[in-house]
Amino acid sequence: MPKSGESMRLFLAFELADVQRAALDQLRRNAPLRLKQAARWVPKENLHLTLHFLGDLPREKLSELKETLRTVEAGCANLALRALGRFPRRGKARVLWAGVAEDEALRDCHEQLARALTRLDLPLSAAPFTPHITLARLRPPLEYAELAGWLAEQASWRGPRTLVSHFTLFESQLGVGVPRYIPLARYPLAQ
Ligand code: 3AM
Repeated sequence: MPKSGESMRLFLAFELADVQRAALDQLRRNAPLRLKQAARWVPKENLHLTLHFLGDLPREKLSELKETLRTVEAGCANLALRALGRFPRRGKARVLWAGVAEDEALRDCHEQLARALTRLDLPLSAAPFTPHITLARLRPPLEYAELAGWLAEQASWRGPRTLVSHFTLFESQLGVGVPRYIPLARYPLAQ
């Protein structure tokens, strides 16, 4: 039985199809050796597209959050993987990601969720939404010159496209090593 006062680290995301995880895994296997070694690659099963990071939420608020998420009305979104990029956009790279083709339904879903979270007084990221799938984290950060060549080579890379029919509330459990992402609830998107 969870103790009152405990909090949960939560985020909302689109899950990927197996075919997309496999394509991203293949990209990783084809990465230059230097990058393979320098990066902490996200394991295949943890790959996802974050819609909103909610941070720590008191466990008592979980049912209210779930109830509010059930009221979100958004439509199925296209998820088409394309090209690679890095964060931050200037200076040394900390995050390597796969891009996602622009999609109105994806942006609408993000926006509807932002409204729902605001109704619950949950703080939202002030940064503009850049849909992406984090592939690897670079600690220490890597000189851009070390990955510029590979990113340029992959500019025309296109991964599988799927129609996403639900969004997922995840708990992120941090510990030693790779975080555990546990799906707590899934919410259908309208066809
Ligand atoms: O999918 P990405 O990698 O963009 O980086 C974390 C990941 O996003 C992000 O939440 C997603 C699931 O863990 N995240 C973790 N801590 C964060 C924080 N303090 C954060 N986003 C914003 N602020």
